[in-house]
Amino acid sequence: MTAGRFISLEGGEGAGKSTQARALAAALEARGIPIVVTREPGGSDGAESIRALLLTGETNRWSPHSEALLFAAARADHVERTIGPALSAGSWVICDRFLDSTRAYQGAAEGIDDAAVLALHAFGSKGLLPDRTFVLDMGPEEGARRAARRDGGATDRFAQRDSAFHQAVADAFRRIAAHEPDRVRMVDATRPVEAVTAALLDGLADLL
Ligand code: T5A
Repeated sequence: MTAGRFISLEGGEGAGKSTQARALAAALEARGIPIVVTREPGGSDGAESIRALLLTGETNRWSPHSEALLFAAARADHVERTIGPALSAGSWVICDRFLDSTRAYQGAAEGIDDAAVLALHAFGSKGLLPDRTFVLDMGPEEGARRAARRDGGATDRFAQRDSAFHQAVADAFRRIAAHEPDRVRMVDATRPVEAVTAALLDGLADLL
């Protein structure tokens, strides 16, 4: 059995990652490709337990260093128990957030050195990188509006951060895409759902 492909969707709050994970999965399944859709933080029993620690409670519940370690631990379990086995079985994996979220949130926005984030990833997850990463790009304000409409105003620890934090996250995703153009593609996420899905499929043409 041939190994599958690993795709991650990144971007700020409310950019449409979960919507596109489902839509892209449906489009690829229609082509006969076996798909596993998963998410971070979470995606395995252990990582889902860590997710609850990370997303609930006071905004400053964890220090940036503790938070980076918790995300790396959750990711290690997720890679070991869910992503790795699915890829080995020949499935394509679509992951709603992955390593680049830690680089953007804990790294750029919270001040953890990128080299330290990558070192944790090398130790915890053997440095696994997606074959393709899409950054769903839109202004943080529009993303926040979409998420607020969806959630009726309820927010998690990260959504409660100020606009400078979310702008730093958005800028970090753009920088990562500029430095790693073979792996990471920017996609304009302000368009209708179907247009964004079509752009993702275009961006996978060389892998199909
Ligand atoms: N985090 C995560 C870190 O700090 N470090 C890390 O390493 C990782 C992995 C996770 C939080 O953890 C942080 C980042 C996050 O703050 P989460 O609850 O999983 O939090 O939520 P997010 O990943 O932020 O994603 P959201 O659930 O907020 O939004 P999505 O998935 O991007 O957006 P989605 O698809 O739910 O869409 C939002 C709304 O917009 C509509 C949808 O129907 C929905 O109502 N929509 C559109 N409307 C118009 N046009 C379109 N094209 C639309 N697409 C979607």
